[in-house]
Amino acid sequence: MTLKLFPLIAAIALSSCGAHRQASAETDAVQDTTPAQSLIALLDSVAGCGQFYFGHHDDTAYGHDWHYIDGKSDVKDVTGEYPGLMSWDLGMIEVDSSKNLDGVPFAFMADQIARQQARGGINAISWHPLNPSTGGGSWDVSKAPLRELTTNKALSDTLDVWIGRAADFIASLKDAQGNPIPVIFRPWHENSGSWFWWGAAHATPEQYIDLWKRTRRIFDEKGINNVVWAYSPDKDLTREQYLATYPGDDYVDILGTDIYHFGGAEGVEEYTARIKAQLPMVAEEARKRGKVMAFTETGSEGLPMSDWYMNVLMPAIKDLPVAYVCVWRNAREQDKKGHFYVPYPGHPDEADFKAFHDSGKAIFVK
Ligand code: BMA
Repeated sequence: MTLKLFPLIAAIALSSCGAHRQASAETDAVQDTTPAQSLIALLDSVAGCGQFYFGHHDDTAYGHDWHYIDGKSDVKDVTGEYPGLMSWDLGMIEVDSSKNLDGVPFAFMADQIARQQARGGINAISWHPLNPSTGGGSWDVSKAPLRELTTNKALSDTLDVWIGRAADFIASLKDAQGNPIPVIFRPWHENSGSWFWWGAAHATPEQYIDLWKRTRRIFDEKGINNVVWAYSPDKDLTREQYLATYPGDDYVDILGTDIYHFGGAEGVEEYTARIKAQLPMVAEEARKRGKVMAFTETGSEGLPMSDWYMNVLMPAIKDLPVAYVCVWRNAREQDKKGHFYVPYPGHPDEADFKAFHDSGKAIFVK
């Protein structure tokens, strides 16, 4: 759905820069507004006010040196607030596992999503499903299931069941009053690269777009109305390349991009250039189509710089209409060494991240 179709909602949402939850509550009161439409209006209003939600993956599940401590968050420990957006991943839900690929129990995730919604934040969900042709992980590209879907009925049926399980989890997300919680769903991400089985070298653009249509059909047949759909290819794309696998305006609400910073101080120029080369183009496409734009994944692994947030990320995005910027997870040091994207207490980037929080541009929640 585009905001063009809902001028009343957009007008209400835009009327209150700096009071986004209020705007959201008001939009919910508008008759016939689905949870997804309310979230789209909220995202649009934030970008229109020159702000963005700051997002962090698995924020309250674990951090640099802890896991599963009620209410704990590395972001909160440094800034005093939770990230405005929390990101979660459904990998392994497709095989009915009780925990995702990083060990996060789905029951815990559902509860955290409700708590984040209750504190005025929002949630985004990605999905790293297994390869249905091999049973290996998302990164197992030894077989290309998307090339076989039209000729292999068993494979096609398996994929439908898997998508159905993801849909059922998302449909089950409810607040304390039993209302569906709107979430951003960002399936089949980074498809312009070839590291996932749904990536560029493993499917034609048509086969990739068909995967989106299949996904939407399964969600729509279940009557799910709490999903805001995000498309998020990777870096170094021309407009033509970005649009070659775009599923279409009827299937997508958020035009996203994933770009990471590699190489610390020496990599700043390359990272900044990549953002400049792609995000303004995506912003233009989003505006033309009446869509929201977001920086769906980014970060500098291990934060080798002590001023990454204010001197690298902020200048690169501050003039772009991004509704949210999401950095990846703070893995526990003992699980995956040096794999973190926000500073924890005592890290040299702490003061800089606090300044980012205090800037008034990035949205955090209490
Ligand atoms: C990757 C890494 C992996 C993780 C995956 C899904 O970028 O963080 O360790 O399993 O995302 O969360």
